[in-house]
Amino acid sequence: MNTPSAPEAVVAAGARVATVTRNTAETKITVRVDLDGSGRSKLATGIGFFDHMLDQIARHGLIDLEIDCQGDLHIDGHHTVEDVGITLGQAVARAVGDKKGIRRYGHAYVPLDEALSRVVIDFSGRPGLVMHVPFTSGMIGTFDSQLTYEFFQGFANHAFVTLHIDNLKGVNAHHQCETVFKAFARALRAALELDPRSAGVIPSTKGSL
Ligand SMILES: [Mn+2]
Repeated sequence: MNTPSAPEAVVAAGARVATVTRNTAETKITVRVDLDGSGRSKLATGIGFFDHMLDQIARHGLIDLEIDCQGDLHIDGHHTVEDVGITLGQAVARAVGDKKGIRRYGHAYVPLDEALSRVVIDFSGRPGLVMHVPFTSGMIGTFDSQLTYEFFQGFANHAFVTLHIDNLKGVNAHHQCETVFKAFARALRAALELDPRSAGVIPSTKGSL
């Protein structure tokens, strides 16, 4: 594990937009997010199935998402997937700012044929991941299904969210994984949505999140 360079971040005033660049000896990543986007994406991680999953986050989260990753895929996909999760988490944390007016909690159930997953998210300020996804296959294309956990751990740690992920049913591993990412996207969208009844208010009795 190399010590990453300090991530460069750019946040546009007023807009929930952020760009983060994170470079290590293992991966060189730039992530740009617009939390109030329309679901457009431009993704290049070098792992086809992973790009397909990140596309679900954009489309179903209504987040405009650009991710470019030059990773050490000659080893395997581990650093690429984990570090994209970290950098996406950093970008979302910066774009959401002080969390004023957001709904804070979000949850979603998403089916795909025989598969069904549930994701619950809390922009709590406390990183946490509880994940139960019994994948029926190790590899999905060139994507190692075990890396799903690494992605969400990286995201939770750096977006400072509590994340509960459960695959409730599923036979096909592509379906299992896709329902997890789609449910994550829908839960994210719900939590980040601005609540007009709570405009300008931080949704915590502590007064900060
Ligand atoms: Mn698919």
